[in-house]
Amino acid sequence: MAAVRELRFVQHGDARGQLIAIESLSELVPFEVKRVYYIFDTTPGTVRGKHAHKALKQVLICVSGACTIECELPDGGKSEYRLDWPDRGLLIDGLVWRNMKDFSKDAVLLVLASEHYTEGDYIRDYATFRECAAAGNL
Ligand code: T46
Repeated sequence: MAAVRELRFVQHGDARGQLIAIESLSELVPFEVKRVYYIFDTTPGTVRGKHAHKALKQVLICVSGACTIECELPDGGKSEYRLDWPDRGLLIDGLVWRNMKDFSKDAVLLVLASEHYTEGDYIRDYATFRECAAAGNL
């Protein structure tokens, strides 16, 4: 079942600053992390994403700066999330159309993924996404 969930990581702060620890197979990251990538130095005004995944689970964290994630679920429900602090995350599980936009100049969007990179898991055409959603077979 496709889902999007906002996450809040525990910040271990003291006089020296902040530290956040993230573990695989935990309540907030309910999968084994097989891949990590990060998006940075984005062109002003750019919109990335514009695709869905068939099965991939991911956690998105803007570890520097800020960006906005737009999500559309198979039932057509739309939501928007501003990630603007490293203790905030977004779990995107399965067939969710996503756009990333409004990146600040210093934005670094870190992504933890449940699988290695497989282009075959992407649905990059919006009409195909809607067809898959309607078929309900993913
Ligand atoms: C997603 C959002 C949040 C690789 O070679 N390996 C990788 O692990 C990834 C993620 C990408 N690539 C290549 C594929 C393209 O040639 O890097 C290039 C840019 O990828 P893409 O246009 O898919 O990037 P975004 O920012 O639109 O989407 C990415 C992820 O691909 C996607 O899974 O959910 O971030």
